[in-house]
Amino acid sequence: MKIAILTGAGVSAESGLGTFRDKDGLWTRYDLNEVATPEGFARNPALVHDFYNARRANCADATPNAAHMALAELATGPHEVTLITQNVDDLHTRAGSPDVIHMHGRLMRALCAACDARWDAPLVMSPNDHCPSCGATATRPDIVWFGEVPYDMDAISAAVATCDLFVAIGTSAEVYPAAGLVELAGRQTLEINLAPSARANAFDDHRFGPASEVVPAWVAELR
Ligand code: BV8
Repeated sequence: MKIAILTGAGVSAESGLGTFRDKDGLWTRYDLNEVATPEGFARNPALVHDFYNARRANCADATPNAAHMALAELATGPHEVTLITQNVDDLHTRAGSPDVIHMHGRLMRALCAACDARWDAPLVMSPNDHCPSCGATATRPDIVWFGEVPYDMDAISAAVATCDLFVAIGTSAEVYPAAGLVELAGRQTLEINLAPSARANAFDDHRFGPASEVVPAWVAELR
């Protein structure tokens, strides 16, 4: 069976990384316009680097949870799995998932706004860093901010449109185009979340509960 999976912050919540829109979520403590838009970065690059430096440190200290491990195990079985994540943490990769599609970019990668070079980000980035390729002081986190085009949309759309089962895990379905992917799914759709998302009605089936419990149980049924 071809399975396309979209994960959001809820899959990393039990690894201690927090979410965006839950109680005490990131977007309740930071103005996303200040720290997650190109305009915010242009206005105050030091603030944006500080925001991502703190998240990069949290991510380095975090460990994959049972949901990440179960999704990695699913990829080693008989099913053809495409794992798409909105998350910028590296927990799916550290859990062993191959070929993770990071549609919103990656916290552990850096990008040069001048020459488009990408490299492994140092733990702490600053506006004074020089690009290792062109030398410009134009380095930024390799993250897709609001108003920017998500990565790999053609591959993502093709995988979702041709899969037998589309599963969204741990996402509030508030951010597009990720939240609109369920409309592309050709066959069965399943939402696994702590609570019904904004697009819950668009899914055929639902399983509610903590990802670290519900995802391993769901994967076990597919063996
Ligand atoms: C685009 C990187 C065009 C940053 C992120 C006006 C101007 C410009 C654009 C727009 C506009 N109005 C609307 C838009 C579109 C905009 C958008 O959707 N805005 C929203 C706010 C309305 N989108 C964009 O700008 C995108 N680009 O549109 O370009 C385009 C379009 C199509 C094709 C080509 C071009 C770019 C969006 C990407 C922005 N960057 N991330 C960073 O991470 O620092 S998005 C940000 O939200 C995070 O990355 C996060 O991953 C993502 C989605 O949030 P969730 O993952 O769902 O997290 P959330 O906290 O919301 O929900 C957590 C869920 O988990 C909850 O449901 C909770 O119940 C559940 N949960 C909690 N604990 C658990 C759990 N579930 C299970 N177990 C648990 N233990």
